[in-house]
Amino acid sequence: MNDNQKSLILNSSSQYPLPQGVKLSYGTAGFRADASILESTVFRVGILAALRSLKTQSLTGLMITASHNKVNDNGVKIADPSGGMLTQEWEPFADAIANSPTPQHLVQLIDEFVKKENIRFDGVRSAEILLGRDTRPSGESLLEAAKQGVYSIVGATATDMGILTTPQLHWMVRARNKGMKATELDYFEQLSSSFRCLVDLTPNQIKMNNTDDKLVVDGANGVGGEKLEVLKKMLNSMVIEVRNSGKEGGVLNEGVGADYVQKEKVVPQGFYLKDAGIRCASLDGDADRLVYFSVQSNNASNIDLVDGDKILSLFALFIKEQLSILKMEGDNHVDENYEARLGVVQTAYANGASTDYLKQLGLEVVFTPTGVKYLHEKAAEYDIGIYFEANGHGTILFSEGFLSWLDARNNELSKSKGSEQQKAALRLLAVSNLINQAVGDALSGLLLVEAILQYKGWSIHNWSELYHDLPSRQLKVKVVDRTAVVTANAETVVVRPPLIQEAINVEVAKYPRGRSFIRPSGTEDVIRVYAEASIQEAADSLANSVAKLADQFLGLGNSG
Ligand code: G16
Repeated sequence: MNDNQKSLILNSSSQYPLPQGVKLSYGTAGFRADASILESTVFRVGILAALRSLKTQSLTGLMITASHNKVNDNGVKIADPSGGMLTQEWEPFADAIANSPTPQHLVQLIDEFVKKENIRFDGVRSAEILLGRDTRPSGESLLEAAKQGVYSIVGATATDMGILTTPQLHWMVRARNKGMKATELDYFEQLSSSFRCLVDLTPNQIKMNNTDDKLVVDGANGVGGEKLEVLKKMLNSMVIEVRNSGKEGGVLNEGVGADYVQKEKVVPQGFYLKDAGIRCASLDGDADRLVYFSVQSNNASNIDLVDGDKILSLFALFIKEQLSILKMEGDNHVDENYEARLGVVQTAYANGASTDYLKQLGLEVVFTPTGVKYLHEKAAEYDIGIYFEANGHGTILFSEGFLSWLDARNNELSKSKGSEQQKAALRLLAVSNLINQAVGDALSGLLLVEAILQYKGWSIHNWSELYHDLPSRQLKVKVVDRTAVVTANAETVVVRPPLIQEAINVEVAKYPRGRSFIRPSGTEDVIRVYAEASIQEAADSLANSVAKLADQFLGLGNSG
């Protein structure tokens, strides 16, 4: 870096001093903390986004959100040029600059990194960053800090895309780097046109029989409800009612939203007994998670949850069906022997019954630690990789090779226009356009669920009956230092502190179909506990015993 660049960073960073005692780490989804301490972090991530853009000579994104966390929190993360999460190789540098104590030290760290990564400031392209934020009140001033961070790199430009869902920003970054149009309207047009295309390929008799067509969506009082209202106007075939859009005065993520519904397994605010049987969905605060549910007819607070595992199962079933229709008849098609590798990716939170179901379908199921960055990377190894976390975060990835094959196959099949095989090819192409391949996206996921339910003529009940979840329970435990927990084997085994895993094993062995694990949260200062067993009482009791162990081994000693 030349002296001019160094003094630019030095001067601007002195406007954003690191608050005393703050230590942050680029966790499961970027930096998250109470919004009041985040300005310096966001400023520095602005610099990081610009350096990443220079290094890759591509556009990058910066999103200000704390997703499912409480409204006073906020956070920041980077969208890499692919539209995915920041490359994991840069996370240690992100941690280092976020925690750098002085402007002088910060400049020194950046200078060393620039040399190590051979980042050129005289490349063909200057740094270019798209900025987005969710609806949190703290978002506006943090966005200003991000801009100042970006502008600390000579020649860098930042474009404020306004209030967006997190997946919209990731989609825009991916689209722009592929040379496509990438405004918010382009996003809505791509989703709505590919949805209409899929619905038009629904067999007519199924369309006519499908009367269960109202969908009620809980917007978590976040950004998703408002965006869904826009999208809704472009879909003439669907009846969608949005509640908890944030305009009714409710608080973001408080008693509402996908995280609350999935973890607590109760109805969100604004839903009542009179909604029993209706197909309902919940988004989280920045609309990157989606779960479905229906209110039980005998109890206004109980729900039948249709979580990320079941969304994954529905998608996998549909894609597998379309692939087998495509292969039905042997004719002289393009590379007849092309075997598309279809794989599904889950985490330890996946309900054991879902994994059994997917394996029965004959699918390859693999596991990674929690965090879309891990699942996404794994899913990208397949021609069609479907990943979902039980919490409703996931998507489908199509390889370039498979999509070119599918295009060629579709061209050939167009000679027999209207054949079942051609329809299957067109459906898969429409799915690849509808689903947000940059990152899990509640809005695009919701439209795909709706199109598949219409195609199959299924109610939410039919879908929920694909398999029966094993009863499960999730708890969180406040501990002294959550980083003291180190896990292995996709978070199923604790390797540190010693002896706790043996104690968990003893508890698990007491319950038929018992399974339990603990892991440090990447977004909150807690240890998470998951347990499942053959009956609910057993899952609850196992979760409680393991939470006590976590408290004894690591905690504040509250368990007595
Ligand atoms: C983020 C990640 C998700 C992950 C979740 C886990 O979700 O994007 O992939 O499942 O954190 O959180 P924790 O580590 O606290 O259990 P989100 O929706 O908050 O961005």
